Amino acid sequence: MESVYLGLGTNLGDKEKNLKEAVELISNFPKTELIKVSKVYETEPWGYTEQDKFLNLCLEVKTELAPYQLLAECQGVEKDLDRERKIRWGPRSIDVDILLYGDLALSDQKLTVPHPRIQERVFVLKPLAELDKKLVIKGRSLLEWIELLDEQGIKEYGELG
Ligand code: PH2
Ligand code: MG
Ligand code: MG
Repeated sequence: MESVYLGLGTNLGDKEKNLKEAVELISNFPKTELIKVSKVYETEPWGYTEQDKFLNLCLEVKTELAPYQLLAECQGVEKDLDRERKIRWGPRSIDVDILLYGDLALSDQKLTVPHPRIQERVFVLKPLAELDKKLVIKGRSLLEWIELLDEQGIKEYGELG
């Protein structure tokens, strides 16, 4: 079993409902156990700013799925929630990213783990720190990365009901 951290984001439609449905689907992944769910955060759009605010959260799962099997499952959730890919970093009903997969580091056309932009994004670092403060990413602790960044307009939104 590998310990895996996933990042979820949504800024289209009923955002709370999208997160709930996605977490439910993830909890039913084969050979996978949902361990922890962070609080929900309301966050300003990062990258492409002409779009609605996001709701973001992170999850910890334990899984026996191999990285590409897990990726396929995550893409299945995006498909189930009718995600359309139009603009890079643009509006989406749900985005499910593999942030960390144990200590694995890999990068190819399909998948890069750890996720290449974790350390630039408070909307990922904060919920991850809530799940495990001791995580080290690319040689720095989460709290060290967070201190290097601006607030980026992140607010606690509450627990996922
Ligand atoms: N996801 C993006 C691009 N920008 N901004 C916020 N606040 N939250 C996201 O999840 C997000 C984003 C691409 O995956
Ligand atoms: Mg993403
Ligand atoms: Mg993605």
